[in-house]
Amino acid sequence: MNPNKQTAAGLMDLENRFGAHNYHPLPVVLDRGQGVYVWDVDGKQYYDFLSAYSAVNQGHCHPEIVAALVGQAQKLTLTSRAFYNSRLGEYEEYVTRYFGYDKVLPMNTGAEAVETAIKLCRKWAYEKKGLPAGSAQIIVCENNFHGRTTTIVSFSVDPEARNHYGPFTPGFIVIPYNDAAALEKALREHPNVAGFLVEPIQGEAGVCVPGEGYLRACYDLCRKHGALFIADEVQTGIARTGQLLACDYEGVHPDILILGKALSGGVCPVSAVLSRNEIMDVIRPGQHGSTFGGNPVAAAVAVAALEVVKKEALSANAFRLGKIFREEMQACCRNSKVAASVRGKGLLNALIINNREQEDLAWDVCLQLSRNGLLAKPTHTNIIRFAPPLVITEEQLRDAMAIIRRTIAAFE
Ligand code: IF1
Repeated sequence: MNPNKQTAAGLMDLENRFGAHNYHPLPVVLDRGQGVYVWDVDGKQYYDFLSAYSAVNQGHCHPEIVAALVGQAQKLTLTSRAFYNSRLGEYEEYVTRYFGYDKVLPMNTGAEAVETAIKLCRKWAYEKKGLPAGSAQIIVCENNFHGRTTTIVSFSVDPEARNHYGPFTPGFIVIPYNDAAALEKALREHPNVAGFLVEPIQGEAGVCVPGEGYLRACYDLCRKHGALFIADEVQTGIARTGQLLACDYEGVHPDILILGKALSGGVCPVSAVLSRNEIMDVIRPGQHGSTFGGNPVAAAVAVAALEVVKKEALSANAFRLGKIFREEMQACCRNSKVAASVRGKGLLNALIINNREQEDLAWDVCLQLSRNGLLAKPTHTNIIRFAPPLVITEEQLRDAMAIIRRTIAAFE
């Protein structure tokens, strides 16, 4: 045994030597989590303000979700969909009623669910809308992030996500985000549009909140032109933005809804595509699937995770505490050369760092935040996302904001 293995440095060294270098993590090695807190291998405690990119909305190791996991894991873990299992049906009924859809197609990761939505939309367009074979187009937005598969990166505009992964999947039209007129123009100019795929708030782009009425206008335009409105709520969904879905703010009920991440409370990969019968029923036996999708552990975990969201009123908590967070951080920005502005909805927020004098200042701020006991990750060099578990209390939030203020003050 390598004695080094136990130390943080040793563990980071292992990941660096034996793992692909597709990430650049902050130098903390986490070992344990409970609620809004995580602890590193040396026992240091942190507020988790990333929440595994909004997957642990219900807090780390939520006892009820973990109990569902353990209980089901001891009974039956996987059957494949070659057979029925005793948990899937009840989950399917639960999740469809919860979000107001006829049917669900269970998958595992967010990217798989996006792929599923794309296939479903195209197939619907050929079989119900009557588009000529191979002609279907899907409209997407600039600066989108929908996952990492070859088809999904085919319509990314981020060179880092895309370069040297071609040849790419055709059939996508990219328009500016937060621009309903651009959508109207594209729908008019292209007769073979099957659907419009959109993030209600762009996460990876830096928590870009579109103007009020944008989603509603896009939904209405899609209806008018017979295109499906497909919402990727993998990151924004499940109470994160202060409503169950970010689309709820505008009373929009997507034709196809994509969920992932917090659908399991971060306990195991669970994603879902929801739709009405007229759309979902175009996929027939043998035409799509997944070995793990809809497994009994995922089904049990997802029901428990969604119950926690309701029982603990996480949407209302995110709504209320999100307002406090932005107010306090705005005040902090007014007296700061480092913190420029704050934006977001609910508990999905971003602090914009003024990096004119030092390009990677946001990284240094995050390093210092971690030393001061709060974990967050920079994106696009000058943006820090703040997305704590939604079980955070006002007292914990105020304590965390004090850490953020104190950290930023040291950079002034
Ligand atoms: C990574 C960001 C968050 C997503 C939306 C689908 C997926 C995601 C709207 C795919 C995934 C992730 C994945 C993670 C980083 C991350 C992210 F920084 F890119 F923007 F959350 F903030 N749709 N988002 O945000 O879901 O297949 O990963 O389960 O490193 O790729 P997945």
